[in-house]
Amino acid sequence: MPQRIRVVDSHTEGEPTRIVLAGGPDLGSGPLAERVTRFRAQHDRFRRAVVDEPRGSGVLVGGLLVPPVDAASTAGVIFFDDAAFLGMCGHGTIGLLVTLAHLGRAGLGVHGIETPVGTVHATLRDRSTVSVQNVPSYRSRKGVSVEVPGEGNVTGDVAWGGNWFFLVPRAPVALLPENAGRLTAHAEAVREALRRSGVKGDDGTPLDHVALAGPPADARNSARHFVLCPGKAYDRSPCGTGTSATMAARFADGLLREGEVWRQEGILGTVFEGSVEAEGNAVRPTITGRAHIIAEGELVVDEQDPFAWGIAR
Ligand code: PYC
Repeated sequence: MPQRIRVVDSHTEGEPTRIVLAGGPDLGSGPLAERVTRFRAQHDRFRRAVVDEPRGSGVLVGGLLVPPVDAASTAGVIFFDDAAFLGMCGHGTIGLLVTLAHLGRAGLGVHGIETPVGTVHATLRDRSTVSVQNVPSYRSRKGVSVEVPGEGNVTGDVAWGGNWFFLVPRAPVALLPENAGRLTAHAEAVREALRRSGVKGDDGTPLDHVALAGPPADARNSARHFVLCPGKAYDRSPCGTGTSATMAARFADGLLREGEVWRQEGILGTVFEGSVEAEGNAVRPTITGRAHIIAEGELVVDEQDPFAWGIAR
């Protein structure tokens, strides 16, 4: 019998999330940091079946719903895309809570959501609006330069916002959807230069997200950025973990105060509204955005299908 995987799809400010409700692998119990290791080692083809073509695409982020460790938490979730497992995902957490509300599994108010990098607190404000209080975020290194072939020196900051980011303050072209190809090529070249130069996150993992910043298109907002995700796709939303890393870096520079509103535009012009609270040497960011349900159904994995587990690229 073909395997059936029950999913709900949503998009958060333009970026899609596919939440797996049933039909996923049993990852056992214990901390989510251990369960994601098991997922990666033993069930990677399941990740590919959910987000790779022909069922998905590079832009899709999947989230496997798992039982939380703490009975007080609403859910546990492991996010992934076509290239990697994510520590946290801001747009995905907003999509997850709107999905749970859609299914009648979450009401208005605060929900603990466990992820491999810690528990975040997501507040459902109405059926589509969610605020996520993220994991502590911080800038690890300021003004790191790498030589990008054909483009010269590119300087940016290394920062953690639930994923590792390289934050580049200036993009080579205007941050507009029609320049997505050029922005993607530049961000990929920067990421490759970081890899070659051995610039990594504090835990030794590669900097798999690159954010290119610039002025907002709408003067009511604070800034715009283009975020390259671990594969070749860019985030259509303003990127929750990228906004967290950006706010942490600005706080470290004295350019953002506790409680001050930061309105982060993404490449489509949609906005996450954020702020930070100081927490030791880090900040605790909160971001708010909206998600909408776009599909619900079942994925069918038939072993007779040559692409049952996705098209490997
Ligand atoms: O919103 O944090 C985020 C995110 C990470 C990758 C795609 N979206």
